[in-house]
Amino acid sequence: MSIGNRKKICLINPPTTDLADAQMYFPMALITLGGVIKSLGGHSELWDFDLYFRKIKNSSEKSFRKLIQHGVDGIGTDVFGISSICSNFPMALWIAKEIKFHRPNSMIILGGPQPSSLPTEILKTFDFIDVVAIGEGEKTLEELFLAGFKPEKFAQIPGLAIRENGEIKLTPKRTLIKDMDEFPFPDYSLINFEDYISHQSGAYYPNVEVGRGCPFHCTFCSTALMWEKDYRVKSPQRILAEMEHLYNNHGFQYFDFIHDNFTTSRKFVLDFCDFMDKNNRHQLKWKASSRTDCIDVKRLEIMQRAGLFGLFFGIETGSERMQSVIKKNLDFDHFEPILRRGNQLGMGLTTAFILGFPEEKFEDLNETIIRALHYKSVGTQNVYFSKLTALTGTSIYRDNLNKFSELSQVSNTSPQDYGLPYIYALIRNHPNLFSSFYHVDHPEFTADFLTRLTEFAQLLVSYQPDNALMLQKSLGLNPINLFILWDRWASKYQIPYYNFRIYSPQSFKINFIFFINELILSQNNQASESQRVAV
Ligand code: B12
Ligand code: SF4
Repeated sequence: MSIGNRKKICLINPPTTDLADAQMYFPMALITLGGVIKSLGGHSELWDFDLYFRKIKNSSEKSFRKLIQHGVDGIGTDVFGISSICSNFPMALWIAKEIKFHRPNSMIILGGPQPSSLPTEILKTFDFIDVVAIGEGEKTLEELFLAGFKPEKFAQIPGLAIRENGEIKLTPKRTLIKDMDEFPFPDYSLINFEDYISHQSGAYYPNVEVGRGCPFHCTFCSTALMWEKDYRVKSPQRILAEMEHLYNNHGFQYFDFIHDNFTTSRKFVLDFCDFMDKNNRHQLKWKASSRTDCIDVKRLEIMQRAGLFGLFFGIETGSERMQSVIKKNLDFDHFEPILRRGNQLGMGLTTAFILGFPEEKFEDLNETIIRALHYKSVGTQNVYFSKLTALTGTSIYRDNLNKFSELSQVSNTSPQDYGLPYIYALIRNHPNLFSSFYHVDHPEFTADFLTRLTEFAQLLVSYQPDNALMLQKSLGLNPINLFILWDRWASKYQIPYYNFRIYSPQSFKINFIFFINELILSQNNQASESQRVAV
């Protein structure tokens, strides 16, 4: 293979979020890798299809093809690095195939969490992918760059899946860098923040990656595959320097930290807060993710004084039994005062839940929605629900291997198909590679039931928590019973509440009031009927 310009790489983010999503994210992985290339004296160009697809109104296959052909013709390199997570994986492959079609001599490197979990399968199945970069990418890309992206040198570079003499081989494992301060600064010159802000509804908080790795082992989570349960953080000095860079050059004051579990180390958090108290002269604010048992009220208050304005907690299930089944093992009593204090301090707290674990019973689903309603009722800003996804490489995935058959209908995990027949065929022909697009088999609940329940729970908890609690108290309706009655009512009036793309919260608020009125009326009629019978 002859590679033209070996000093330049085209970095590609496939479309990742749903076009209806309010939030925009710039591709942190690619900005980070661009920083590496820059530090070596090379050049990168970034194609962010998540952004392009919002810009071009025409989403036909022809227009995508034209976009790629035009890009490939003008790029001035044959090296393409594509980053992929589960939701954009089919589109990542489609883009790769198109590039290869227009430029058969190109070198296509695929990296990110999804390819890292399936390196051999990818090379076996897709001949237009040349190399898979597995796991942490900075050092791997550095060595690929220094090797001039010459395939004959790849066998010596750790962290790759390659083809050699017609065979697929894994090079030695890439070890994680111990000190994350060694990484060059992300190359923000690759993006134009205005582009992201203009497609965002509401405030825009740019990401700052502050560290990697979480030592816990929840059955549905894929973080361990990438970061090997090795909790690492950048130094407080480095984190503040990255924030200040964005403040000085782009005027941002609020930041969204990327770390799976920022508060894992008590010592680090206290050191970081102490450093911020003394050095954060521009009063920059930040939000982060935490496990509920890696924080306490005192630490929360300290973090708030150091600039914390929001915290994300993955609760996953409101059932104690299920907490242990999914190996999350959170203690709800420990969390209660933390949540209440955070809400009292006016912080934007988020709690997130998952519905559809195979071991879940009606009772567990009820307990989850009841807990979510409770969290909302004590003032929690956001309460989110997702339907379970089997992420490749997780234990839930392994348990369900070869059992993926029914496509998940409406799931925020798999929004991108753009009507391309190739994408549909890919997902249908390789269920184990595209597991996040499938329903996780459940002995009692169908995909349709769980999809509808998830959408209903989201709407109910976000927009009608008081009425839900009132109905529970006055009519003794638990959330699942309420859902069953609502679903029947919504079917009668053909209300598509389970499709978030066409059904608005405003419609739900109105419909739910009509529903309650009819419900109470029918209960009263039933009551007077039984009185008549009794008389
Ligand atoms: C920010 C984020 C998002 C953002 C933006 C997504 C994006 N563009 O990355 C949003 C909010 C949109 C998002 C959404 C989702 N996310 Co998310 N998200 C993250 C998060 C927290 C940070 C991503 C990040 O920037 N990391 C920092 C960068 C530097 O790391 P990285 O991306 O892994 O890149 C490194 C390597 O992978 C490698 N690399 C990456 N690309 C390439 C390319 C080349 C050429 C090379 C050489 C190397 C390389 O080098 C990089 C540097 O070391 C991660 C968790 C995490 N800590 O990483 C989850 C994560 C990516 N998300 C995940 C999931 C499941 C989702 C959702 C499906 C959740 C859901 N149920 O809705 C949705 C899907 C999207 C949608 N439909 O909206 C999973 C993905 C698992 C998988 N197998 O793909 C992760 C890993 C979380 C987890 N542990 O389970 N997410
Ligand atoms: S605590 Fe969070 S980040 Fe850590 S393994 Fe569990 S779900 Fe993943």
